Amino acid sequence: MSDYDPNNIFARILRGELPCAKVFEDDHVLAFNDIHPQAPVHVLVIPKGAYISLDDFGARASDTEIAALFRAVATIARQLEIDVSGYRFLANHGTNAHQEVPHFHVHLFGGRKLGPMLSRKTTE
Ligand code: DGP
Repeated sequence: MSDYDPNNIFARILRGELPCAKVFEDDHVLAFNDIHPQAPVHVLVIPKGAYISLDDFGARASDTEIAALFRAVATIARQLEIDVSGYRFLANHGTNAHQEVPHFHVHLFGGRKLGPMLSRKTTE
């Protein structure tokens, strides 16, 4: 696995070098609105630790960090009142999933009917 890039966009947001529209923060997690929202609710939930992707997070993060991320997602969904209407929780890992930012993040989508889980498009 390649090394974590400390100058990726989300690392810079975590250091306060770039702004974000914060929706949640605790000791282990920061969540903020996606800059290109694809639904009325589109929040990015990221660990504060330096993890490249879900693969890296799953391998190296502590149980506390992993639990904190899952709890944060559920808390944010309730906070944004999409827990009853429903939401989607998605993480892109690597090239085939089109991961753009090499700091592990999950997308939280809601606020409208989200349609089928995957696009029918299989190539770019
Ligand atoms: P992914 O393809 O899973 O790596 O998604 C990266 C997401 O990050 C994408 O939906 C756009 C979002 N994004 C990229 N740069 C910024 C930024 O500077 N600020 C915020 N809030 N979101 C960003």
